[in-house]
Amino acid sequence: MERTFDFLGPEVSGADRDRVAVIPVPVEWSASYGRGTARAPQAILDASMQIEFYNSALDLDLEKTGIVTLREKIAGKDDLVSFVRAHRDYFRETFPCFLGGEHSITPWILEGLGYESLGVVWLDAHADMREQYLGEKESHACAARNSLPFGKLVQIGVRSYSSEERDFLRGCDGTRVFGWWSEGAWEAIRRLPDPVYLSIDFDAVDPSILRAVGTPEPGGLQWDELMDLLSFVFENKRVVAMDAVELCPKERDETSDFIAAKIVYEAISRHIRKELRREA
Ligand SMILES: [Mn+2]
Repeated sequence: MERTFDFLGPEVSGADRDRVAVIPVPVEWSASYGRGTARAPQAILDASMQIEFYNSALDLDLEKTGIVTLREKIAGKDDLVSFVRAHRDYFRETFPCFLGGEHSITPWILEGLGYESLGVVWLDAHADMREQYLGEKESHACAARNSLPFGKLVQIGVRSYSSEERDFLRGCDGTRVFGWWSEGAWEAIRRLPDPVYLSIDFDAVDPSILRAVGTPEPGGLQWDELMDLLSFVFENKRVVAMDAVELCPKERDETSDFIAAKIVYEAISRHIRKELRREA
């Protein structure tokens, strides 16, 4: 495994310990429409170099806060589960942020992390609750369903699903699904057990903000809503790990790569702000 400082740059290294580990997971094998998400982790890392170390929205300086990038060859489920499992203790001390790749990686990460039970906040345009998709049970379209064994879910931004998924959701008490960031969603997040895992599918965000995703859907989260949501989750729950998946970098749309990097940065900033406050 290689340790680098490819998220934001070497200036964010230098703490006495790793506070955040960014882990590229360029896994792509079941994408159904727009392809190219395997290139997303590198595109996000490249774009992150353009972001200020000082987060002016939070009045937080990320210089020397201990953000490291861990590069490991991860080709699929077995690699990912065993990598996460092998570093389980480290990931209890250091906040891991996995950059997909396909959404399929989320249940694999949850398996590797091995928490007895957790809450999962799942931002997504799609329910991802299919039993199988194109004959494949590990598809990105089944990722939320495959995460149910690991904890209770709250899904936000969901605005597209099949009638099969609707029927399944009606009888499923493992998740609560919201189309919008609303009072009901706050309450559902409050009721989730701790610790919490945060999964961000970039298609949860409105395509007017970020359009380079495999399966874009209109009517998604606006920027301010997403920032408010992230603040709410990190303030009210003990978030211990996250992923950000399904960016599909397109030529002539570097804006999407930058916005994706900025979303990751805003989430990581909220984690670091909380840690620094606790240490003070
Ligand atoms: Mn998804």
